[in-house]
Amino acid sequence: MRKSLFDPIEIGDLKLSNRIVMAPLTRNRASANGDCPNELMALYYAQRASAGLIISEGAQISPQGKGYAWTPGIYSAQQIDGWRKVTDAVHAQQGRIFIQLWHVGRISHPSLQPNGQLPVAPSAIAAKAHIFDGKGFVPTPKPHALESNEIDAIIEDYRLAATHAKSAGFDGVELHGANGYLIDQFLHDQSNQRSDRYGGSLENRTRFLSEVLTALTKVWPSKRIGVRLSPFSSFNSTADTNPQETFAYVISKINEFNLGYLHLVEGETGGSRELPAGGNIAKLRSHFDGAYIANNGYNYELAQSQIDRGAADLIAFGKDFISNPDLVERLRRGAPLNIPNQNTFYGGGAEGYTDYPLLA
Ligand code: 8OZ
Repeated sequence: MRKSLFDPIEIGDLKLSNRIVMAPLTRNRASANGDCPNELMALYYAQRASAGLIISEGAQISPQGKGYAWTPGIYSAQQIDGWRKVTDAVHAQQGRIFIQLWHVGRISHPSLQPNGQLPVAPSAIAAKAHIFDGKGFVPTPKPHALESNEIDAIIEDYRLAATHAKSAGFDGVELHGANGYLIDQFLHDQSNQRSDRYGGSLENRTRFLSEVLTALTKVWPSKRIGVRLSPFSSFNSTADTNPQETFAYVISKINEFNLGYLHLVEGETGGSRELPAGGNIAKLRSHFDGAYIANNGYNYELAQSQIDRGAADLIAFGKDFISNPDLVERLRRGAPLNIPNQNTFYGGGAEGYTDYPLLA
């Protein structure tokens, strides 16, 4: 039978009321003192709880995992308390919410790092990127190449963050493996030039991701874990010699973990859906047996047609969820959408965050 975007779906034992997902969106509204989620964030997420699933903005798993001012963490007791406000508010509206576990790797700056240290990465190769440090945009420096004991410590940070996510009341966790952050830096051959067991072959470049997933599955049932990847994005100066081959391998490997979902950014992050020559999303997806969440530049028509064709199980909307807390209802009615204001995407208060109007 033909499925609609508005039909319920189950991911493992988790029942979602529709197939519309709120994509993870960095909004830089955490409280500056301690990078804590707060009441304003709880209101923002609760307003969007009619999504079948909310994926939170990226939450750094450790102070070292931070790359931008005012992003929330998931490593301290106060942060867990702050996230509890968010999950309680979403659940009170019958919503479901996963937290996105984030380590930025080399996409950071000493001004944001503990003791002014260098950001870390698989190899000491700078990204041609900029981060916002609270005052302005600064270029990302050449990072410190991780020693193998430091890699072990980061995997432990992921495991701890996953336990904190449980304490904070989340329904599951999404591993941020996209957009040129730490996990993606290991996967792509441009940023990973290691000669140990974490670099070189595809198997080796995927090892860090696999070890993180092993850690997460010690904490969560596998179906409560998803992974987000962006195989063809150049965001944060990501590059790979053969992304189709790399990600066919990566996704086959992920499939061994029996996860709840795979979530792909189709094309350039926040940009074109066009793929480079040889790029094929359907082929990549065929390596994964769980639910598939498609993202990037979707509108209602494209979303429903992908569901009709069986090309996706759920569709994640980003910018439209920023400006339309009642996006699900608007799509259902074919109502016009509010236009998002780019000037209030990153940082600030309620303006452009919790003040977008509902349908009359
Ligand atoms: C935009 C600005 C800052 C961070 C991502 C977490 O691209 C981000 C991000 C996006 O995944």
